[in-house]
Amino acid sequence: MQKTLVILKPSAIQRGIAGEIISRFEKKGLQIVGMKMVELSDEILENHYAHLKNKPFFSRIKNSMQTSPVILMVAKGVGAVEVVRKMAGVTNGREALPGTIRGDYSVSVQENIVHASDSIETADIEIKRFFSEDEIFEYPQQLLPNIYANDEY
Ligand code: FUP
Repeated sequence: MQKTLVILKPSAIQRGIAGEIISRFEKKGLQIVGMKMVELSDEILENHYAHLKNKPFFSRIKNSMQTSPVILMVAKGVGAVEVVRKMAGVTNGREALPGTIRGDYSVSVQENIVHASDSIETADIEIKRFFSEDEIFEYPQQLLPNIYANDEY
């Protein structure tokens, strides 16, 4: 099964919708295997958003991500990386489809509620960036036979 990283951004924390967003992932059938609240340092944000470091809006991204603590979450499931990306919707909340998290809760490219890893390789790197091994839990998902067919996992 795949694991993927979700960040509930300050836009989710400040607006008091973190629980609703987490609930969406739970209801979908994903297993939460890691979760914590942290303040993101300059250093970790420079690594995490290295692909945007030369963009004129990079300092705006950093400031936004530091306006409050964030909630970091690792979700596990069959095809979890793509499932979570689809649930998040496209980056710009104004363009994200209704039914997606960004489409339902945001009208902004920056204040867009969640970050979600964009590939299996990135997910692996991002989980290691934010979580130590002992912060990721392996435990039985009791309802697995009700969530997947037995040839799906
Ligand atoms: P995503 O993978 O959907 O989170 O998108 P990116 O990694 O491309 O972007 C990360 C963050 O940079 C976005 F959440 C907001 C910001 N950003 C902009 O402000 N403008 C852009 O054109 C692209 C990204």
